[in-house]
Amino acid sequence: MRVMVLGGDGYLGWPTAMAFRARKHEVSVIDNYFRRTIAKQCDSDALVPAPLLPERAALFERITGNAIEVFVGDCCNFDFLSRTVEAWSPDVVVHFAEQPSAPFSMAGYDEARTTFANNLTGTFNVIWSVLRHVPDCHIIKLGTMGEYGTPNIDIEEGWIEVEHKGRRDRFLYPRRPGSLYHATKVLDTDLLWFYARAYGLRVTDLMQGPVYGLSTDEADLHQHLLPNFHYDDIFGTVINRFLVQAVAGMPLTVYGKGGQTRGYLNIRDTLQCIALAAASPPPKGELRIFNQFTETFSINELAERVRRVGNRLGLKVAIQHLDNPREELEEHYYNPAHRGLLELGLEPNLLTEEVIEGMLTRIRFYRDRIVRRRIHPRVRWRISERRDAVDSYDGGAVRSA
Ligand code: USQ
Repeated sequence: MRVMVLGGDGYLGWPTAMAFRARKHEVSVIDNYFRRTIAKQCDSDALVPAPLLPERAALFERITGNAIEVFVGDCCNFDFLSRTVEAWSPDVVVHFAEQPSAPFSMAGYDEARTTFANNLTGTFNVIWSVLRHVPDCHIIKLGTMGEYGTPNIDIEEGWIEVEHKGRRDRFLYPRRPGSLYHATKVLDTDLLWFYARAYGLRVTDLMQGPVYGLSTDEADLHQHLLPNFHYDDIFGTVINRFLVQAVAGMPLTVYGKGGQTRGYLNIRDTLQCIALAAASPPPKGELRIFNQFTETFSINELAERVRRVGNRLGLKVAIQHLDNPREELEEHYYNPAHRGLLELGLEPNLLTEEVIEGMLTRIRFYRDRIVRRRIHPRVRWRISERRDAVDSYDGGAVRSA
């Protein structure tokens, strides 16, 4: 296959590109370093320094003999994206090229507008580049489990049969995003569904939960091939943050009561899921949706696991409940289906004590690079606080950094 990875510089994009190339597919990556730029504006930096794409691709080629083609440019620029898709003619486009942080999207007007414009325009341009030049191409889009929110009923895999006044039909499962970032993913899904129906687009939308980890077969070849692993309040996901906090000797930052439950997966399983989706594309005109996670945990369970393993390694890990900066349910029902990827052959890498120990050991190696001021949450979007402080609720916290 010819696989084009959009957002190929990101935490998941770069490992995905290497994994496809290692399996002898032709691979190109597109990125304009947008996430690096906004991360710098927010005083965020990856735990392990990651060279820019041309350097990483050259290193990967030196070690494995496999070349990855690099295009530096913006997916929001339709001329650039359309020309690149036309020239490279992919069979599969994996679309990661979005602003990925919920807190960033809630920091203020500028961050919200940037998230909205970048995510929606990017997806729109991907759709039109594919329609114009490679209409049979399979678009694999990274959605999020956060599109569904935490409803008080079972979450189905993308779709739900509704019976209303004696008649039945199939609809997208109702969505209830908890941040503007998550809302842009809902809108992406609707756009893709419209273009699948109206223009015969072939799409897989992966509703992914929070990802953890920094080890993949290819990333382990050299430290400069590791993913952009963030641990700060804006770009770090919760398990990665807890691991770094444990190593730094800081209490684990449980937001609120800690009963928030999500579906998690190892970065190795992200790569598996995307490979499985690519290997069996849906027919033209179909929007196929998979819920992409392997196991569910509450925040309290995660903190407890990290504490147990950390203490066994002599780290003295404490847990601290902070006022929750987010508007979200802290105790709720959560029972999402996730059959589709298992049926395609996913073999989960679960969050065992050995896996946690492996990650802590790896992170300890970079202990001196941990910047403690990057840990505490800066963006607050509780409704009660917004009512009290509407004027101050405009991005100052992240932009002043
Ligand atoms: N949380 C804490 N303490 C922390 C950080 C987070 O208790 O220090 C809690 C949050 O309140 C939330 C949960 O952990 O309830 C998950 O937060 P997160 O920051 O790991 O994940 P989130 O902001 O939801 O976003 C991440 C990725 C996003 C992806 C999403 C999947 O950044 O790209 O789409 O996970 S999901 O959460 O299923 O929507």
